Amino acid sequence: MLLPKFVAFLAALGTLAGGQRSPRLTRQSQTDVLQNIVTWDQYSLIINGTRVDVFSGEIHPFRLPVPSLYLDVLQKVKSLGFSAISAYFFWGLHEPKRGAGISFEGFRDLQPFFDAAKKAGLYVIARPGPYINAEVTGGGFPGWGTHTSGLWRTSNASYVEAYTDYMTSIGKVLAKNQITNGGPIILVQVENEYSGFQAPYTEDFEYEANLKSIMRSSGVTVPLTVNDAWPGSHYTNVDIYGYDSYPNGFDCSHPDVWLSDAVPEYFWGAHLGINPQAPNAVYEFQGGAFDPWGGFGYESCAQLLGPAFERVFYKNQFAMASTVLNFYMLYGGTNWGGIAHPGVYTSYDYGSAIAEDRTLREKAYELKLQAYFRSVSPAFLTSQPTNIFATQGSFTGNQALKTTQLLDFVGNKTAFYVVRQTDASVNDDQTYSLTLPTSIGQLTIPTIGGSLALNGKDSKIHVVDYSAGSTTVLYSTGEILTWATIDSTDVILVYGNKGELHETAFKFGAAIPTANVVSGAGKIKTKLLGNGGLALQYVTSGQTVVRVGNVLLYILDRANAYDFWVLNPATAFGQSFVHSTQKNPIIVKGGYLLRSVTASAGALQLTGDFNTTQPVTFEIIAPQLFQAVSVNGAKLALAKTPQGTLTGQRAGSLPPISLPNLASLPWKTADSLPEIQPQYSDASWTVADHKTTVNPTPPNTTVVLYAGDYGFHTGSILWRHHFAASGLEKGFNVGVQGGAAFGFSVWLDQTFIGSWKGDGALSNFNGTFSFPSTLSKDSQHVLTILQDHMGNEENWWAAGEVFKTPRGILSYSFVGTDKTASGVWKVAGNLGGEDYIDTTRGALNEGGLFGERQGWHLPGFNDASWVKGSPMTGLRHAGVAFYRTTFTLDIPAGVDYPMALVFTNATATTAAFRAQLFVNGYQFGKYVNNIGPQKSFPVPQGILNYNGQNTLAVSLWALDAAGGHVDSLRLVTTARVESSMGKVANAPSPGWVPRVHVF
Ligand code: IPT
Repeated sequence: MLLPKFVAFLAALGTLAGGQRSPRLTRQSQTDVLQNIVTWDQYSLIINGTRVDVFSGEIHPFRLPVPSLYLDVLQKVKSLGFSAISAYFFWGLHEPKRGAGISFEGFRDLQPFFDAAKKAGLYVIARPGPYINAEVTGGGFPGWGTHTSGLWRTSNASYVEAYTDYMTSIGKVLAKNQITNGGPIILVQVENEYSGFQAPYTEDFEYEANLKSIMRSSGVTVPLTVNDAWPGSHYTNVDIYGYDSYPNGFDCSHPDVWLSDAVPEYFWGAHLGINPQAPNAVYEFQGGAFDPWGGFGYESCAQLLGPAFERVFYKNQFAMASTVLNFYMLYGGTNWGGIAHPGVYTSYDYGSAIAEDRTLREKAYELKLQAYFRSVSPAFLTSQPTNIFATQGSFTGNQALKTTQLLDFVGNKTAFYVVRQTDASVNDDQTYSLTLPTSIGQLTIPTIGGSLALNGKDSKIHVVDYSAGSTTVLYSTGEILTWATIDSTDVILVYGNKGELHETAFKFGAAIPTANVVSGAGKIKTKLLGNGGLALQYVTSGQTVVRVGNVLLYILDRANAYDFWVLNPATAFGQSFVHSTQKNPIIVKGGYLLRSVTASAGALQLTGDFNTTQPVTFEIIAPQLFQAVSVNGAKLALAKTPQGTLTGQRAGSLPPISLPNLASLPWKTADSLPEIQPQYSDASWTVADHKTTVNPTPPNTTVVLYAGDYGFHTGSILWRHHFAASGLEKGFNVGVQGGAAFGFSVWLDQTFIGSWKGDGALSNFNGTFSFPSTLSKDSQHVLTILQDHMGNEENWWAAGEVFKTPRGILSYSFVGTDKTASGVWKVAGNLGGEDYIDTTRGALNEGGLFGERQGWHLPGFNDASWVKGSPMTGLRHAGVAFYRTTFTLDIPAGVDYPMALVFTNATATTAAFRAQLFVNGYQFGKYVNNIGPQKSFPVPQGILNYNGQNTLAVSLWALDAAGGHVDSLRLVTTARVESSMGKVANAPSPGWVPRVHVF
């Protein structure tokens, strides 16, 4: 995206600084003067007077419509060491009907989300749009935007008028939840990637100013931010400009292939060129990838953007001194209902560190290692790189490695060295030594012999003159996991890959203590370095603990490092505002997840999750005053370790449960395409009779056949064309547009005449469908066309109108004649269109299938008159059927057993069908068997009632003449975890009530 010339210019900027340790700019505490709680300078954010590492992850509340689960996710985020989260809010969900007010009810209520963030102790970066992209329909713009004139994402009056109510209303909600009012919000972003402009338009400064002024007049006083798509200098007139970076792209098909020059080193120079007075903020750094229809599935994305990617690319971004850093996504969630744009399917798992079912991937543990390190390294918050673009071979002499030096320009003590492969794509094993300055002079490390290793796709941060309590770590090649001063002992945890040689050296005073292994199988070699320096050499394998003077050094391999949790008992220390509390750390080794610690009268109460019934060995590194420990309320039988810490065991309790066998449940079925029956009346359908449209795509038909123009923006759309034959019609040619992977089927009267089964890459298709015989003169007929609406396009290019791309019929003609008497066109989508019926589940949940219009997907609908039949039997002809069944669940308390509905049809099967899954009325799956890739559809607890009755409804649209059926549909658990998460309240699930104006 960047011109080579620009890159060269940036490179020049990056090397200006040289290696000398003096501040490049006068330190300046900045404030937008509206408040003084959140300020910043060129290094970091400063909150309530303290520098804060904004280590953040993206989470969208609207992708998890069970507010009582927010805290579960956010506690996990907090336990992983994050200080913040970032969230988009989705205009289209809050204002689906123009002028009908901005809804913050039910799942659209943001208050529970902010409350949960505050409770978990996380700051919030709020990103209200109005444009968000985010792989949501219309990029966040409401459906009615498609029939509203004007160039959007500009200062066009029609657009400004459109967003003002939403931005004002949400601005007020954000203002109320700012840190200045005791809430968690520290930053508010305006727009999103306002970086690319449809020619001939360019950046619209009036639009930018107006968004800022709406936020300010709504009461937002915290700093305003912007995320440029790359450091491209757009919308820089905000408080803290920043940019996005997705260096490994979105092609999950080759999860082990990286670009050789993908590690972006030019960001530093770019930052200095744009906003050197603020931290080098990255508001979206790649945390995973979205996956398109027909894609490779999120496990491939989780591999492409896996732990190795995190190590190399995130640490590289640390080397660019990014002290405001948000990962997109940290928890992706689900595109339930009609949330998705056509580029993604139901799952928005994103291959993130926290999977869609809220379990932790290995990626989460790697993030934890990094987050913990940063949170105990205040020197990092005032460090900047010194040798950008002069990193190759630096400090190692090995040209296959790049090493960035960061120096603390404020503390004037500590240095960080970030080492990685020069060519990011290689898997070579490199050996190296580091020759670098320390406070006792230049050293070549390892000092005790041998060499360091960087094997394959990896990156390490080596510290020099690093403070850990009263201890100075002279250097450490073993990476710092965390440290804490506990009862005046400096406990320091370092780690490396299993089998690697490392050194950690300390700087002592005149008396140099001896180092002794107190537990574990590891051996150490030591060497006096002079000037108080003592080096320890070791191999990281398992866990070995060394005592040296006042220091207890834990030497860990990566797997052991993963097991440590740092918890802060906020309540015990009288903090009124628990955010970013890092005081009084308790370090506990404990397995899958630890969430919290409370301290009382010599006892520690831990809460955590167990994903195994195998005994987990805990080690509690805490002040001696604590001699009793409980986990999830059960006391641990404790022993003392040789290093004097407490240890005990506990096994998770994973009670068996019984799940219904969906195949053997009583299922009922009804035809959901009565529209093709001769007795069916479409009298109350919307007549598609518009002669004009504001849509930038000029209609090719005599009347406008864009569903959006008639208020239908989601789900299935039905078109009916009544006509009188001239006697020559042999067939029908129709061009339909529904978005990538869409399909459509066509009937002449009751006769199925063909389908377009869809293609992940095609948004529209022109098909010719033969009539069974030439139509007789003056005969009356109806064509019925059922099409998918896969969501509206995003509108990445500002001043473009791509999101208005029509969904509907672009062209049609009869085969055999152009003399057909023009008839009436009618259209049906979700019942009520923009005056949608189900205000609880929102405007996008329900589509236009007959069964959906009737509310057949809702609990309590009386299907007594329906016949027996299941989706496993399916249809023996093209058409649409609805299926319903109920089952009860009785899942014990104290566990988190996430579940999914899983199909097993082969993607290559010839019988193409499209199924939607409705769980208690919520659409939690859109399955396209012939395109895929998604077959497993997670449904969160709270949508599924874990202690009571559930209604499962399935719509099945068979696109083949032979019909189609589901091979099997199963309800499975995707994980079994003993959990200390809070009680889950079921999402409101109002049942069926008779519908007015139903047709
Ligand atoms: C960036 C968007 O800001 C974000 O909303 C989301 O769409 C993300 O991409 C991809 O998941 S846009 C960037 C990739 C150009």
